[in-house]
Amino acid sequence: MARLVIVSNRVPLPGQSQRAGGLAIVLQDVMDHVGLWFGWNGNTSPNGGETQTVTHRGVEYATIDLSEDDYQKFYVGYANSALWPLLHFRLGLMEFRREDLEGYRSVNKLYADTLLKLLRPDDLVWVHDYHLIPFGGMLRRMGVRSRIGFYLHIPFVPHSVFSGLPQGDLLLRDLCEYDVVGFQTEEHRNDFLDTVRQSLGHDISDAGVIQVPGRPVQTIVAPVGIDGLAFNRQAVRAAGSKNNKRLTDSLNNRHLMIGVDRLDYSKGLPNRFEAFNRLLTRFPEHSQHVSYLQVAVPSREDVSEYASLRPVLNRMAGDINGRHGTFDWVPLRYMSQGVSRGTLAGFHRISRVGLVTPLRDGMNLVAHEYVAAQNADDPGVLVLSRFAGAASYFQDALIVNPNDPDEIAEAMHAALLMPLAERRLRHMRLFENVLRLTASSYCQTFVNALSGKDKKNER
Ligand code: GDG
Repeated sequence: MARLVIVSNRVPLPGQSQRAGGLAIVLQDVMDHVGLWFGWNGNTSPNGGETQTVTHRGVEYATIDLSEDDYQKFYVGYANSALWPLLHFRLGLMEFRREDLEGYRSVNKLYADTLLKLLRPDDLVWVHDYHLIPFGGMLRRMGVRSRIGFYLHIPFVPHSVFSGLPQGDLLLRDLCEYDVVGFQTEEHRNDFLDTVRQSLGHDISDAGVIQVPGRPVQTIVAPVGIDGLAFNRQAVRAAGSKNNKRLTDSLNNRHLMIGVDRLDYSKGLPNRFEAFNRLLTRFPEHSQHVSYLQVAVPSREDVSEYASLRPVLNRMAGDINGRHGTFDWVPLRYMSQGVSRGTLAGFHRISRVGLVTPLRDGMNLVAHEYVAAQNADDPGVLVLSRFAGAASYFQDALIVNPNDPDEIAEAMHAALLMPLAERRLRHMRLFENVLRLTASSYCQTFVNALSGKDKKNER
């Protein structure tokens, strides 16, 4: 097979501790296929553009740093203050500035100039996520003839929402420069195709191929996943660990509900906290009998909407514990420090309820991890937002509308009372889907399309 080149905004360098975030988790599982991984190293320097290369286990990692100005315009500005809210249906939070758009495009150009020197003629180039939409077109204009594919890890939005983005057609044209464009769900793909049809007027075949003059653009659905068996083994190992024992002892035979999220407004944490408050108010039989552990690692703190979420959650956690807690029971345990992946696996395993209630999410891998970690003989129940991509695949979860704290509270109540037979049946079906949607099958589906092996979708 040709060399696979991954391009992503952040490159997890070997030996660095793993950050909370879905992309790194998915790609760690498919590294066997990768020859070169290129992207930002997460640092800024006075002028930016410094590159570094290390090779580890046969993979070359090439990284670049950014100037402070580029970081502000490209990363904080356009990518995370305009595109992220837009593509999570939060037009009201979008902050668009022309100088950020220029910064975004100039950083993409800097990345393309840098990668160009490292590319070989027959490489397959796989570009990841919303930070790098113009990247493929820029390589094309530099004369690169390799197949180049793009994968969007987050949702796409309907045309009426997308049209709120000034100069949005530029991005649609950029996406039409790729050979393959991949999405997490059929809904995201359909919204993209409909937006392209309405905005650019291209014809689209029944198989979702955009008829761009000169070169068709294949669109595919390739859901991300995890190695469910490996995560299950990790959870079994962690079940006997010191941390699990400490957590179990501290529960005093109470049930545990768990949430694990980056601290991001798309994850719906205020509504989830409010739902817990309502659970304890409306269903007082759970008072003293359940604890809720929320792990929420801060992320993107230079973006104002992220920084302002933190005090909101701190206040809500204080209110809930002040209102419902007793001298020997803290209902909500709220941590903003990260926990190791193994420890998380063990915590999932002993949790009776897994809470995954984002307002919108591309997929949400925590849903997969919670299911994979369970003990099949006595499994917990997944409460899942209908607006997470995972809901398209995990119909045996308790599906909720995350905009209604009462509905989430009712699902928490149902999950805590669910009989063992129903828990087993739901878990069995969910775990089958976790095992079907693996990181490897995700990679395989995308790479087959990118390398042209998947000809059936081309017409
Ligand atoms: C994007 C899309 C899509 C979280 N806290 C800790 C920790 N994590 C890990 C989780 C999980 C990952 O981070 C988060 O994955 P998600 O899928 O929830 O989300 P995003 O970061 O928003 O990622 C998302 C994903 O890309 C992949 O395509 O699913 O929709 O938004 O693995 O377990 N890991 C550790 N400590 C923590 O405290 N070790």
